[in-house]
Amino acid sequence: MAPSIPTEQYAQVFEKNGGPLEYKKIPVAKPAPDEVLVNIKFSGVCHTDLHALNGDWPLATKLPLVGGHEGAGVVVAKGNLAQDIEIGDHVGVKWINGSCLACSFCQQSDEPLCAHALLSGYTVDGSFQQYAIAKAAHVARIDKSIPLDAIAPVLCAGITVYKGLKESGARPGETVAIVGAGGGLGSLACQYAKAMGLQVIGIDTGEDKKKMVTGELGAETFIDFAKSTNLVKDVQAATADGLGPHAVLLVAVNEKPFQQAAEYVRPRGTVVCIGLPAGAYLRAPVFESVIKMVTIKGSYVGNRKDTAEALEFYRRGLIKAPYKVVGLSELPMVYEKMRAGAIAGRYVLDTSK
Ligand code: 8ID
Ligand code: ZN
Ligand code: ZN
Repeated sequence: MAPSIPTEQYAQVFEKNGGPLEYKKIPVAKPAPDEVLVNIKFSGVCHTDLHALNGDWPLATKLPLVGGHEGAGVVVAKGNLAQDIEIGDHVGVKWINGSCLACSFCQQSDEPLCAHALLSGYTVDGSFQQYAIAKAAHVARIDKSIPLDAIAPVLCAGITVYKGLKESGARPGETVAIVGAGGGLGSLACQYAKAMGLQVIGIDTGEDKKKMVTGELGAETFIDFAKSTNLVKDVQAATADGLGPHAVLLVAVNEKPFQQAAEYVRPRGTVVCIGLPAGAYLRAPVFESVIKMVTIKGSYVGNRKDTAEALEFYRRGLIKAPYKVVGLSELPMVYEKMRAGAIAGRYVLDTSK
């Protein structure tokens, strides 16, 4: 029996960058021929959603906007071109909501680079609502054995850090420094890095994050950037031979660590930039970068294959990242904590509350 779809639903909406956020009823959209309508059950809150609300980046958001791009739910309607997906399937509405599938980037599975990519919770309405639209070709396929609240953070944070770790070229047995290890992306990065056979140096601040990073997330070392008087020396000293980590994953929302990483990364090491602090610039010493043959690169979410692989790590029980569930109506509280850097792990919104 086809699920009954209401005409109205609850959503978190803002009319202009900077807010305010309004929790209110808005109409439920209808899917185009190549789209699905997803009854979002849970949505993770990524720092990107706060950047979108703030208007932090040199890329305009749709306005008014429903944010959110870690939406896990159930397909309740589909267009007639959506052939390989059924009503009742569990899917994820992720950052890449759709892409043209025809340009040279899409042809080589680099759909995040597609000039026509649609971005959930940024250029199209996202998952901070009970019913969201996405292109059928792009929704993440979620195995029904996976709980929808737990998988929500994987739909952006997990995919992104898994891709970033692959881009780093780090191999099993090598060491990766995760900068921002206690946050949403960082906590998942620790887990994926462990599952990929890497040793982890977690860098962040505070006792809660330290306990989580070295405890349940299994990092070998934690360095508190607010307490360290010589971060470069401390990070290098945390590797067995003192030469520094083979790779650095930058997932912090602060410019300073982007300036430090090339100094402590190991010769021939790779610095992967993922965090997107507002107005920030990369700065690295030319001399050391050259004579150490350092690679500095960006990494941006992941393609559909990275998505399937990141979800498969979860299904196999290799990833257990920490999250807290609160109601969709409580999004402003989550943003307040995020601004204060007071979230260890991820908040997940239950759209029924
Ligand atoms: O595809 C991408 N490149 C992508 C995908 C998803 C998210 C990029 N992002 C970006 C977000 O837009 C955001 O800028 O990654 C960044 C991190 O997102 P998040 O993990 O959702 O943010 P968070 O949960 O607030 O965690 C940030 C952590 O950084 C720590 C904080 O303490 C927090 O735990 N941190 C900061 I701020 N400064 C630090 C420093 N100097 C630091 N950790 C280490 N050193
Ligand atoms: Zn995100
Ligand atoms: Zn394209």
